[in-house]
Amino acid sequence: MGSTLSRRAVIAALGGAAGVLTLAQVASAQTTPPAQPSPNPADVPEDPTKVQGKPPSPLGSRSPFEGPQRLVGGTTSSRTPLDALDGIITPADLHYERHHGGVPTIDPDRHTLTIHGMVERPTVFSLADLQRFPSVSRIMFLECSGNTSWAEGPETSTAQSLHGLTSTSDWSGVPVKTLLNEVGVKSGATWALAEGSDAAVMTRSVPLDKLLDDALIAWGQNGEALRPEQGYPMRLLLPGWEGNINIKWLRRLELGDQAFMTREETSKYTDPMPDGTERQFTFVMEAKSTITWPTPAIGSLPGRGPLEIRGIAWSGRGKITRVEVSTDGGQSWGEARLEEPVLSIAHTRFRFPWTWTGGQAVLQSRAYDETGYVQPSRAQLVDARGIRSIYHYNGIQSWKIAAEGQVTNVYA
Ligand SMILES: Nc1nc2c(c(=O)[nH]1)N[C@H]1C(S)=C(S)[C@@H](COP(=O)(O)O)O[C@H]1N2
Ligand SMILES: [Mo]
Repeated sequence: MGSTLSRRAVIAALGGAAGVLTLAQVASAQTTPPAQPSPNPADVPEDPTKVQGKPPSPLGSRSPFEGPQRLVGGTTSSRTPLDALDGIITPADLHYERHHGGVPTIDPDRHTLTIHGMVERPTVFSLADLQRFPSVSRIMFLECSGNTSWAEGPETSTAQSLHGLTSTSDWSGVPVKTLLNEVGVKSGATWALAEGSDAAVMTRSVPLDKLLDDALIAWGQNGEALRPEQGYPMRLLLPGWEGNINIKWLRRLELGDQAFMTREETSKYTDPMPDGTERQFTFVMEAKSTITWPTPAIGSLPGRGPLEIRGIAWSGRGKITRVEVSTDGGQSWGEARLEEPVLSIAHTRFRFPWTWTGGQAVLQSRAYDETGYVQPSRAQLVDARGIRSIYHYNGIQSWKIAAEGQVTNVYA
């Protein structure tokens, strides 16, 4: 209700919903309305040049006119407000959350990481020990394998409610291969068990090849310590692989010579195939994209005239090479502009200028990655995988624009 009112206020200020907008007006109208604006009118001067502003503060805060929020779904997850964000970095306090036993409170001075099993020198590392090794930072997306339901969502679904279990951060930490060098991997080792120290004691089997390739143990997120929700004080990061295997609050890596067959890779996170078998270990998240403006989050377009369609694309296999946008439900496609930096295994921002002349439209985006993979249509995906599937949905998303400008989620 609040956002509907403020949107109307924006439209009224621009001189009516049916009016044709100038580019400058479009830019201001595209600022997503605050989720819960709470400025005290007494604090908002008529003319800000006539009163002394606020002094500096030890910790910043958002404008009282802005209120982006995660969408909390039950007790186990919350979703990033993709519709309200621009660029590629997710503010740390808006990173999606998924936890199976709640967010633990961990004293970093008492937390340790034990590496044992098929290694020459079993070792217990403190956080301070890890931070003595040469470290790296990498901007990378994470996506829950359960992001985007295979079942159809309501017309009011947004990029946040459908696709908000993905976020991008700048992660800092130590390459796992550095630590494995330190402890000495015994010949014959092929897998490791990664274990978290939350109430779920989540465990997953990770192929040794991945750990020796680009895996990280991260302690930093967007320049500061990890958020508790993201695994404070340390988590495993496996670039491009399904969210679930990126074990948070990591306390143990045990090397072995076969997969450990934990609950999260047998009863959960497997993919039914049309021939009746189940596929295990679907690690890589395939290329996907979504338009993040306009979406049903804004209700209706601000008016006829020029505007910019914006979105994000990402692939667990590497760089996004191309995004196409359709405004006619996939009959014709135009090339979107990819905003630099275009990083491997990170959200990539795309922009596509469009003039809405009134009338119906169906907006879609289609991502390509550097392996030549093309994001499938919903029909192609359902055909190949079967509608019984739960995880790893990456079909093309459709937002419908009604003749009067209302934006809804449709399955075109
Ligand atoms: N220890 C532990 N690690 C975990 C989980 C968990 O519940 N416990 N959830 C997993 C799942 S299902 C996902 S999608 C990602 C979510 O990471 P995020 O909350 O930082 O976004 O963490 C994974 N790692
Ligand atoms: Mo997940």
